[in-house]
Amino acid sequence: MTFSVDSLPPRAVMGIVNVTPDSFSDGGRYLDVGAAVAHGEALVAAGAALIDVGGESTRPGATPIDAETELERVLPVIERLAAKVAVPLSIDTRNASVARAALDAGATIVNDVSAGRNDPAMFATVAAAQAGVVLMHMQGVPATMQIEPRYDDVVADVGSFLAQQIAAAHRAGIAPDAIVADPGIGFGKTETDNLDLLAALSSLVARVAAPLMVGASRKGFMREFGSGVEAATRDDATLATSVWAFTQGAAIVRVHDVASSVRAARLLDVMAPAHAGNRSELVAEGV
Ligand code: PMM
Repeated sequence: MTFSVDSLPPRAVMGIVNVTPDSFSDGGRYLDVGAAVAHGEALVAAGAALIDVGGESTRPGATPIDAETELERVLPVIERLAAKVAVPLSIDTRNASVARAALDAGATIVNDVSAGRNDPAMFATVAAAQAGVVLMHMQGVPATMQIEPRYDDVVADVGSFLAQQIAAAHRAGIAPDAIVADPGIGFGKTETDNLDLLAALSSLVARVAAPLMVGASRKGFMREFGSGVEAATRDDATLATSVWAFTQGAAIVRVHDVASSVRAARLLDVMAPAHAGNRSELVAEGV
């Protein structure tokens, strides 16, 4: 089945289903297939336009798992969710074999936090399935990425990287309307880097020839803005990042608490309808 970003609402919310024991904010909660599927259905009922299913935690310091374990976690969830929900499913993986199996099972998007660099077969796998792809920026690998991340100019570096990987995906035969780019908040970045990237989102939207997705949900850079120490207490702060991302021209936000971002997106749609769906025109007009 093919995927086109044009099929999404202009401000789309992606809900997260982590089938992992160790994700930073919800690790262990949805390891059971039934719980993961029920959670996915609840996120769709709350208005998610996409569901992202992941079996490998990419939190800082996480050690990679083998593809077999990853598949055992995600495949039954994707199979069952595909039969139950009408929204596109994405598979959060860096492995082409996992992507292939998930696409066969009903996913239509591959969310690759390595932007195709971890597995040389990834782009060909996505192209052959006429699937969508999310290309995310990450400096280093999850196991070590938070040890002294360094940039000359984080916004310029991330922008160039995304432009380069989008061009590589095109060359591999992935359709232009099937590509989403993501600055990779929290992936090999200091708190200042994350804030700089969010502050400069509109310039990234202008620089990068693909709709932008932002995944700031519950991440550590806003720990001071939670109501407690747990990551799940950062949903109010996350909502602020969703509103900010949409008003700066991002097309998709990837969040744990879907309902609040969906309500905000629908309000923005009626409050600022001219901003919806014509990001490149807005950029051209200098809005
Ligand atoms: N963040 C996480 C995992 N996958 N994928 C994309 N495209 N962007 C992100 O920001 C991103 C991601 C880590 O967060 P989680 O543990 O809540 O899934």
